[in-house]
Amino acid sequence: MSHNSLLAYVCGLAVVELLTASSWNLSWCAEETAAQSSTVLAAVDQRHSVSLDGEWHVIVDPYGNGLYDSNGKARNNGFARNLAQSDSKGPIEYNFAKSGTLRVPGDWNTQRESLMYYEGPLWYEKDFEYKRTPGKRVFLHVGAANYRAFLWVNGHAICEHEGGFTGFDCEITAALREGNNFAVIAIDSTRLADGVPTLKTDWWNYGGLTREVSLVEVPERFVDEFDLDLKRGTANEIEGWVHVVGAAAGTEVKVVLEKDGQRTSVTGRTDGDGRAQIHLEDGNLQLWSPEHPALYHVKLTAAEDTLEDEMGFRTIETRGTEILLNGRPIFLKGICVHAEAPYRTGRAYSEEDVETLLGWVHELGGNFVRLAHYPHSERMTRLADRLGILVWSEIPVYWAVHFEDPAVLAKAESQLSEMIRRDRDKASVILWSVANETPANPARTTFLKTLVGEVHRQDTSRLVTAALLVRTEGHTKIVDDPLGDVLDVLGTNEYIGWYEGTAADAEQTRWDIRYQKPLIMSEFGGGAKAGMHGDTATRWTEEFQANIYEHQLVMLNHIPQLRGMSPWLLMDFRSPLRLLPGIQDDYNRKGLISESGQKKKAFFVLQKAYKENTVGHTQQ
Ligand code: GCB
Repeated sequence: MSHNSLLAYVCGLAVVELLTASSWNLSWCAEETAAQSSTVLAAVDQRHSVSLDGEWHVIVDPYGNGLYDSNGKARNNGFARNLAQSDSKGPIEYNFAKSGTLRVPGDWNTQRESLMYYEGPLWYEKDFEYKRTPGKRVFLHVGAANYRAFLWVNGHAICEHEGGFTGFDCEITAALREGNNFAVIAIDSTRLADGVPTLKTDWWNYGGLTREVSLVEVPERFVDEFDLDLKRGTANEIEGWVHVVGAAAGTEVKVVLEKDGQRTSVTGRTDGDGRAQIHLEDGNLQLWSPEHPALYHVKLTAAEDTLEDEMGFRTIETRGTEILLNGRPIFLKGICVHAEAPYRTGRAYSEEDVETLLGWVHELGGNFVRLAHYPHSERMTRLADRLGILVWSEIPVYWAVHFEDPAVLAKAESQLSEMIRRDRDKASVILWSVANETPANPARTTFLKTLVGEVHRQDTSRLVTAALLVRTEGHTKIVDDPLGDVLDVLGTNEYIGWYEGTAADAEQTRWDIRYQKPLIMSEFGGGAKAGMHGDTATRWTEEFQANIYEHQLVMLNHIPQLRGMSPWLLMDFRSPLRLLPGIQDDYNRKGLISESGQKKKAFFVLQKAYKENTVGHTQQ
């Protein structure tokens, strides 16, 4: 093999330029991607867009041959070029047009049997037509891509993104052509020790373009972010800001609120950073609450841009051990939910998926969901807004991520900011959670305190929480995690009756909570295979699980500062940690409902408690 052809081979494909290379130099392979940073466009789902959902050509690339150079860096001269043999004198060893397709949105694991366990690079390609509109900027919007994504349009590197559960937007205006275009997205779902999450999670690592992909058009100057909230202590004052990209200082920003034919409006002016402060009073404001999920049509106009949204207005705060919604104490009757698709399995993404999941929450009598353990699709929080279901939203700082590594902190911070940017217009979201079940060591505490500080800096209108581990001494559960110091609301997970002791032990358990703050029992529960019956002492039966709930409810009513609960969890979900044949078969069975929609006995135990209000209290 000559140097040149060896070089071509090492580079993974032969391109014309390589054939003229005269010296052996691996840097020829490099042509690293010029990664630009992505952004998150507020209310992007409300903007004019062209969907790129549907079938995409895909290439499974297990060794990352078309993606990485010899240093493991993403490169531009691989499959991203989408070459045909006629474009090159050397061999082209891939062909999108002749490759099979997968549906977007959708994880790849549940679409092709051979990809069920696949974790690695996979290429997506789609041709699309585009007709330029003068004065418009265009972004490629990706609802979620698990875990790392590399994007090109017409062979031009657009951006890279890390984090499998937050949406992002990358500008492609300069890369677009009139007429035929193609987008190539490489996704690598390889789990990383220094990723967020890290290597081990109790959920399936569904890879791919798991949520919607679209082209979004905005004017030259446009609203990329805004924050409008009901001011605490008031029932009629909305305050916040609108940020306009490219706006000169003094640009007028108009905010119009409309509901049931009533309009209120106000104008502000941008400062040197493009941000206009907004203060609006509406004497007839209808507040958003679970009983009355009033949504306003909100219209923001700035320069050439108009952005419309549906928003509710409410306050959420704490007073001592109370959680106050619109100034009144509330008890959160909740349930944890994974983004697992009901009936068909795989990652949830569709309107039907979220309607089924939140429909079950309503049926349960709940007013609250903990969206575990990562931000769910925007459809979920939109529907929660419409249904009046309160939301805990979390980033996947799960178990032991590399807390000592500043690069991991940066990844967690970016997912946190992306989550906040996307959902700060949702009244349903009341709690941002920075972590789940993390070991209380100093490196962890410093890491998480930084995240809590970030939440407080970016969003002063909501509460910050985390699901903590608790210490056990005899029959006492002690909540003294140092992170409790900076949280607004404490979350605690415990599995009395499942991982520890018997169900009846719950009633003997005393809770010693060292912070005078509201507490949510953010997890408890046990496994049961739907349809398996026996006595309350036989593990995996519906009776065993229901019995855990019965005893837990007694214990919960003895915790004076309990202000909410979200047992683990609504529906069984796929997990590589759950291998017991005949019972688990790759599913965590702690759901109240099976993955095929069968309700277990425990569902009805909890439903009764929620509907008859026999659990939970406020100090009202
Ligand atoms: C937990 C985790 C959750 C697991 C659950 C379980 O504590 O937070 O992600 O799935 O326990 O089933 O063990």
